[in-house]
Amino acid sequence: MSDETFILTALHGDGDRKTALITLNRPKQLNALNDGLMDQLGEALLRFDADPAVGCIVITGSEKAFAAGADIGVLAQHDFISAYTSDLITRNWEHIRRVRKPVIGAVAGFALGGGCELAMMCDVVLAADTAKFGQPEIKLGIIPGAGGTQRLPRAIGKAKAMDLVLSGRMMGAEEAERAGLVSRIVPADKLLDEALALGELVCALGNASVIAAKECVNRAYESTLSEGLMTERRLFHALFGTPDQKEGMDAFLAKRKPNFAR
Ligand code: DAK
Repeated sequence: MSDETFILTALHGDGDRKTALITLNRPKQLNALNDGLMDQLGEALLRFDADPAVGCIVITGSEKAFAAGADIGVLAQHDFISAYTSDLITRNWEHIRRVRKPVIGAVAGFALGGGCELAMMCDVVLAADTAKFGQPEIKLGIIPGAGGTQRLPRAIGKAKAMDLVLSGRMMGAEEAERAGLVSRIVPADKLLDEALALGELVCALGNASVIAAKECVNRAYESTLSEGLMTERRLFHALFGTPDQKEGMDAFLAKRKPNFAR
């Protein structure tokens, strides 16, 4: 692992459980995603996921770039044999898929190539009005390699995904919101506050129901409707075995705020 620090981390919030903030930190390179950064990001994600004091994770970049993609200087050094045999940059791109707590992407500026793919791996994407999304790999003589050709059509439909992947053009925050790539747009200077406020909301909820909700929504992407409905039903019933279900419903009926256990 590199000695350089490519990410910054901090905990936010007043409650028992905190929101972990991970800031991608190679601003001069527009947060181009190299191995060191992806190693550190993966390590932080898994560490926060395992930490009971953390309820939610926010990933953000700089004002100018969430991330402008994988580091082209590194990609340029490879040929087919070295890319294939070294499993070029695949090994540390999948950590985020193992995270069970919600991950919020707070995107300002460029989210291109691997940066757009990283945003799509987040559970919720908040976009600053400055955000620009795109898969420009075609302009480098390659194609997206971290899920862009798969997650983009699922998120925004085949027609628009083809348009973006084949042209390499960028789309702004409004188009991204209309297309369903981001959940909402916020003013750039409010992006972090909004992401942390959402994190705080999630942290105050029951941990088991939050994890179950994320698992169920993700099943919708990876299974048939019948299988997804079955997963939902199983987890729905299982949650009736948690103290949080008792607390949530008792609190509603008593007209008080719930106090969920960790
Ligand atoms: N890699 C390396 N350096 C980059 C970079 C990148 N992706 N993007 C920007 N930079 C560097 C620039 O070289 C420049 O460095 P200096 O010249 O100052 O040393 C600095 O950041 C500032 O960039 P610009 O001077 O270009 O700034 P502009 O505002 O003029 O332009 C831009 C911003 C974002 C439009 C432009 O920088 C740009 O087009 N960047 C490249 C965007 C791109 O093509 N991204 C896709 C890369 S390919 C996989 C996982 C991931 C991937 C594939 C497989 N597996 C798990 C298998 C991902 C692949 C990619 O992302």
